[in-house]
Amino acid sequence: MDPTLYVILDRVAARGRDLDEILAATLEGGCRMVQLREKEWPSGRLLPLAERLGGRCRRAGVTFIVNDRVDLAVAVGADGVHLGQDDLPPRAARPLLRPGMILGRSTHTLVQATRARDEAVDYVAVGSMFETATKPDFELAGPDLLRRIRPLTPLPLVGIGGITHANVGDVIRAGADGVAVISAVCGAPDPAAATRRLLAAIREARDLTARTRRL
Ligand code: 3NM
Repeated sequence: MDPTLYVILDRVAARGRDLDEILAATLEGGCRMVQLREKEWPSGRLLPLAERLGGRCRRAGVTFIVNDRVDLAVAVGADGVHLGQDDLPPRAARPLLRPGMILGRSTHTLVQATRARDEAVDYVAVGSMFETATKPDFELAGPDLLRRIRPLTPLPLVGIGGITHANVGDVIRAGADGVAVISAVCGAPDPAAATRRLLAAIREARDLTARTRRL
């Protein structure tokens, strides 16, 4: 699992553009971890899309995660499942997963992040980093929450919410191992170029952080 740039494919955020094409473009741009997030379609309708996107990720050696739908994640042989605070709690979901499957959890407070750590999840998403139109009920946590969680766990921390190439450096410098984005890639006119630009900004922030630590 390499969460450096974790691209979430969301049909609504893609506004009619083909998720297969967005996936192909973001893989070409260098993304190594992908999530399928679908809040409206029933499972039977989603299954063929999940199979197709998951198959493409598998062939590319890229980690494929399904949002919320534990049954679908298992059915399509996904690498893991991502659970929000209103989804199944990890203790209920873990026994349903195949051994070795990745379980990620969304958190918005210090208490939720500490709980996720104690529930033995594989990565913790922390958000929202910034204001976002993609999730109207977002809870603004800011990079400061990430900074406070960082010393509490060695688990991979992924910043999410309103992240663009312009502000991704703030999230990395706060201690994130990576960032998850929806609109910065799904809504970009050129998702491959957007992916490359985000990755370049992440690398730059990481280099700066490493240099500062050495001083
Ligand atoms: N979860 P964008 S914010 C799906 O705070 C999601 O947990 C969030 O989309 C959280 O990159 C968010 O377009 C929306 O802002 C992310």
